[in-house]
Amino acid sequence: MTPREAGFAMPPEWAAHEGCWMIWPERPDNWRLGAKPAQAAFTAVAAAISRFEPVTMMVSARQFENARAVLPASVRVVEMSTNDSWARDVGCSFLVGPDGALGGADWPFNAWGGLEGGLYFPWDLDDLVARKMLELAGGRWFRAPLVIEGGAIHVDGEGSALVCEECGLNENRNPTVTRAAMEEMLRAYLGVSTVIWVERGVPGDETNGHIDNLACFVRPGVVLLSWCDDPADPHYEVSRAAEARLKAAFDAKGRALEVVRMPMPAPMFYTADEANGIDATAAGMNRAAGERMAASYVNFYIANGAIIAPAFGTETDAPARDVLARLFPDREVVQVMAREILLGGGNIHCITQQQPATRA
Ligand code: KQY
Repeated sequence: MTPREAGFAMPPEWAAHEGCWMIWPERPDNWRLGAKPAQAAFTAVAAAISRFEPVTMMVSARQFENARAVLPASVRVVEMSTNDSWARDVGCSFLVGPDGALGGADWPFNAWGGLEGGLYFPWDLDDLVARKMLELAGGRWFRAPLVIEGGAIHVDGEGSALVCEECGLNENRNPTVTRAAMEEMLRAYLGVSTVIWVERGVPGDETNGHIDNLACFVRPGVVLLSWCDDPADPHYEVSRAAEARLKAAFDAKGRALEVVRMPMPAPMFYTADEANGIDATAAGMNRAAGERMAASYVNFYIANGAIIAPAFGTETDAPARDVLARLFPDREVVQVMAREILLGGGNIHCITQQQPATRA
């Protein structure tokens, strides 16, 4: 039975949360210097979120003592086997069903592209995380039939989902997938009726265009889009194409979407020190000095009463904060230095997963 058949749907991220789930970083071929700087950044994110809602950190047996010692006492630490640390993608997308029952969509995971362009092998431990989270949370498990990741979707809680074609229709996820089949799967497993597609994600995003790095709903009918005004930058065309698509779309309630532009940070690149601090690997994560990172201010987490947003230590941080404060007047905007998370290929939204508050 699909979630939709059982009466389940994914609430929007701004609905009340029971708490937030994260995964402790440790793999040295993605996180420099044995993941120590990344652990400090994840700790800062967990500490910021835990001011507003409970946080559970999933940690390997190897790192349990270290994580427990470093994290604030208010963060619950539980043992979990994983291949890396992207709770948005390998965690379940929590759903709410009849009488406030908790459920979750478990998306088959292939490390963002499997053996054809994926970032590492094996990914079997990651693929079990969603199911284990639902065991721990006491939610009903719904295993989806097609590969996708939680960072590849956003919902508005009123029947609409936002997805990038570059990712959702990529043969490296589902070799024979059609648009119709992916849309039907998203309707059935997110409980939405309308899927709104944009073409491409942020250039250089190693997930093949996750929507959570490009755009998000900030409330029904309003989408925030990472925006670039430099014609020499590849994101210039991408952001214009996405805006055109979004403005031409109608959501599940028949509304035309309002698009708010979020200026992107100036281009950011791996330094030689940063690239050299990562263990060499035969896997797909190639990090070289001078390589551009897919930096975006849209990759933030909506917590109860707060927005936990990335900052990069650049002059664009303050204007980004102002945009968020304007869009979310009832929430405190807390910026966390996120370059170390960006070095691993994602940002704050990618490393967090909200569990909605339920009545059950
Ligand atoms: O964008 C995300 N949701 C995750 C990024 C994963 C990057 C892996 N190196």
